[in-house]
Amino acid sequence: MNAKKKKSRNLKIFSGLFAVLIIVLTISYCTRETTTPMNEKSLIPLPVNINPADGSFRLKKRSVIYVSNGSDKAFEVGDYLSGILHPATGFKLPVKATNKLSAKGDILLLLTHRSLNLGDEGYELKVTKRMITITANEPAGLFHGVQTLRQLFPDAIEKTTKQPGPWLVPAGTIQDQPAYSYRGAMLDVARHFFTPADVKAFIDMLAFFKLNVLHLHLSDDQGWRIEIKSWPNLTTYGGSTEVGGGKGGYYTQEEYKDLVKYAQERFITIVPEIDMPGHTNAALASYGILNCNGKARKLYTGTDVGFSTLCTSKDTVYKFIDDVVHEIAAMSPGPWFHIGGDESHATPMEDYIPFVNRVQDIIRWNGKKVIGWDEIANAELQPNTTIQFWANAENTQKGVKQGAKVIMSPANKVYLDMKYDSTTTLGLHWAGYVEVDSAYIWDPATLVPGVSKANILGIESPLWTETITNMKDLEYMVFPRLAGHAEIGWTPVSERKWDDYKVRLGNFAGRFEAMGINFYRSPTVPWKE
Ligand code: TNX
Repeated sequence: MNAKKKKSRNLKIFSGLFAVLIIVLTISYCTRETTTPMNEKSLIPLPVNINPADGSFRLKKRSVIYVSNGSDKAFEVGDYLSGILHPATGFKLPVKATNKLSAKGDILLLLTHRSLNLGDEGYELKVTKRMITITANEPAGLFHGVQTLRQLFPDAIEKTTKQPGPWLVPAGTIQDQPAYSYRGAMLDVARHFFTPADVKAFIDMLAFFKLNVLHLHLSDDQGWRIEIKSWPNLTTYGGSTEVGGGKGGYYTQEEYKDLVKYAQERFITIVPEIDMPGHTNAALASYGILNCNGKARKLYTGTDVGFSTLCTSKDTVYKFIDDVVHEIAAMSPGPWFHIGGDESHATPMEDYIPFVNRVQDIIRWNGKKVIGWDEIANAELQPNTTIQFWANAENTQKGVKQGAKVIMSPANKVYLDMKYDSTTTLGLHWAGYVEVDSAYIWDPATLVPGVSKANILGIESPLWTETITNMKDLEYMVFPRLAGHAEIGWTPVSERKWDDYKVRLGNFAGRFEAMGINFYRSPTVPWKE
């Protein structure tokens, strides 16, 4: 080869290499691993402490979820996380028990057994380029940390089919724990029945926002929804219809136990409610003996309230209540049983008070603590009885004076069946219109004079279903208001600002869409498309 040829060959090789270099640089520039910094991510509920760092973690096909010092429950959280991340990433993400504390490209869930100052539900989430670590005292804390991690991934993580990625999480550290220990939602399955699959979907939505209670309103005038083996007509007849005359439905005990388990796996306690002595037409229609005149009433499919009452002077009625409570309590690992007690306009006060007193004994004998709507504060409350404020401040103050704790459910702030504004076609408006801003801008600890944070167990958002018949309508009334309530229950009041929240919520549009949630696009929120 002569010198000239050699030179031109070298030039060719050089320019070839140069071209390759340019291509590599362009590709790596285009797929640059950048993501929104941790403190600019839209997280709901807002964590107590966020410290961003440079760079990001990238979840890979080969990543593993390690559970360290784990109980079975911690391992289940690992499985849950793997299940959440799998559909959109397509990654297998196996879950393994380990004792090592560092693993490149992996996620580590670590139980510290009470060495963190973060209570039973708090967690620390640390993201570096190398790995992600969630540390907590209890499995519940790991679970809440997992929900935060989920929100740090791109919105597409919520999709149920494989998406392109990349799956980046911004680096930094979050320390977090809830302001209130009781953070709930209520679903009225009596006015319209919702199937076990519907209830599970609802439970998943609650878990996403770190709620830990699902209160099920299991009986009302229009239907009885839980199988009671010793009183079978309650469901076969009393569960056979609903508002508007539809076919109703009920949960068998097996289905109910399965719901309890499903909720438990998501660190959600189900609070069963059997409303009494009013709101009982379905029971009164199923068994004549529960009526003072001994005659069964007709089934009811309208939406009036306050016309029915158990016969409070009959011993059979208390036997009935004991049987019902006994069977439900046996399926309920949670500490509470909700006895309703609201709007008993057909029960004279002189009958109502001894009734509530006696029913509290029945609940206690069955090993549960009583929750009742605020009216029960007119009776003599036993220690450990909790009242649920919904409308009457005076009742609530009476309850607090008796030493009761309070669950805050002010209808004009948290009733998810209230219309947003005059144009909302679903819902009711007896407590006023509840726009998304108004649902957010309030503080449980200053709403009722004489009821302060020390008296309050937490907050709960009820969805009454007189006008709600399906999941799409349910979602429309629940979202986005419930997200704001979740933040009120979790984030310290000093950190909650509507102007900041509404921007984070606006940024949630894409995530709600990825989740397939039919939410209300409130004009009070700057939705980001
Ligand atoms: C009041 S809130 C009720 C329910 C209705 C609801 C409709 C409460 C304890 N009782 O029976 O479904 O209003 O918003």
